[in-house]
Amino acid sequence: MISRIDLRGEALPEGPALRALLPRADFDVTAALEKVRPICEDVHHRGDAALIEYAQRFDQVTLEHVRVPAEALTEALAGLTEEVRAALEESIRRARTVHRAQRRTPHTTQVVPGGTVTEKWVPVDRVGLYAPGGRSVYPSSVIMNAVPAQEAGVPSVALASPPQAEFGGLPHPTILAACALLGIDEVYAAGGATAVAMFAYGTESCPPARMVTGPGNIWVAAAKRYFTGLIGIDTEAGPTEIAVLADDTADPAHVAADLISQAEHDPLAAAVLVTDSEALADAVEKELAVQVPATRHVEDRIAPALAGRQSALVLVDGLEDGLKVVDAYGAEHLEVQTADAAAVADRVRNAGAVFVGPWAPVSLGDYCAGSNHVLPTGGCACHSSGLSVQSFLRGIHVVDYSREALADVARHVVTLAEAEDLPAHGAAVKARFDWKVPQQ
Ligand code: HSO
Ligand code: ZN
Repeated sequence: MISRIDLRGEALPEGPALRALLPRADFDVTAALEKVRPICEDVHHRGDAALIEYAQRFDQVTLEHVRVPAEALTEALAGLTEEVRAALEESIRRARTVHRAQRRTPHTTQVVPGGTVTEKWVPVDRVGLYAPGGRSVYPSSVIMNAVPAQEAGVPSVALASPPQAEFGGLPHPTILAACALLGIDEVYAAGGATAVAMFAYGTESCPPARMVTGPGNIWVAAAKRYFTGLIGIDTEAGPTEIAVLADDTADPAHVAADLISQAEHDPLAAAVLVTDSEALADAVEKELAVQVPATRHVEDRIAPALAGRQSALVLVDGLEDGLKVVDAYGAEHLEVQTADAAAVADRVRNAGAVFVGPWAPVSLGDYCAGSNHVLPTGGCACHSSGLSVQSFLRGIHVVDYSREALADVARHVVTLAEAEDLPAHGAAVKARFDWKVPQQ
């Protein structure tokens, strides 16, 4: 059911050539872009009326207002079981601990006497978070988006999630309850590209946001790409990926369970084992055959995800090659289940998040490690990071020079301005010294 890729016996190619040997799902955001454009522009021109019409068309829900009333949040919170509430609270507490430690303080560098550059950190004014509906109702993702925004000090945080017919046109109650636990009271019933457009342009009931973050399907990813430049985004989230780098010390039952855990998200989810032990690969395959039928979402997600071209058992000639393979792949989640796992994990350069050793499965990180689970997919881990406090901050350089400090460097500024044929740049300095460049 899961394919094998045998990279043993020959020297591995480098970088992109190696990546091309590794499986990945097709996720064509460009094609989806054409479809979301008219929807986004419709929301631009008709505001709430367009949102209400799309809720009818896409979600079969008749909305009177897109803003969710405060009572609905309170009721959803009251409807949580004690266990779920306690688990969400623990998840929030741990995420806050980690993200609070990411806060930035201003830093001043004295370049010369009288000349300083300070980097100050200012949160984005207003952020729109997106929480999907349908098969991905994840209150944990509300936490992973809201906590870094809040810890960054974003003054205005709103959330949108699709209206659900079975909940009277409101977003899913666990999403609303998570908002209540997080202290988010501005919630909108809007889904997919329409929600992103609502935040990007603003409507009668929703003021525009400067940034939109949160997972979603291909339409959400396409809308984020459409608005890039107008607003900030996190990453264009693609299907979930897990890679496991393992040797013969790994427990095949655990490896199989972890591969299945992320295959559970989506038929396009990727589960990749990279190992130098053929015996482990065989044992993991046997475990998959036992564990997959015993789980819930087999037909619609897990079986197609494991059988898809994006998933594989990859055999390599030793851990050095294994590291090259996982670095070329740049997984969203990478587990290292080898002897001396911490040392091996330390050498990984490309991954959204790394899970070290036998006691750190990806599902711990999905919910309760304190780490963030909004991570780069599709190989974007080679150039981007997961969501953090930093994602919601802007670093602003504040330049403060005295007369003497400017005089000291004036001739270099004038020289460079002339070298670039921009004499007016030089003139702005000369004007301050009676048009004579101070010579040191
Ligand atoms: N593994 C998903 C996040 C998630 N898991 C939400 C469970 N709920 C993408 O990182
Ligand atoms: Zn997950």
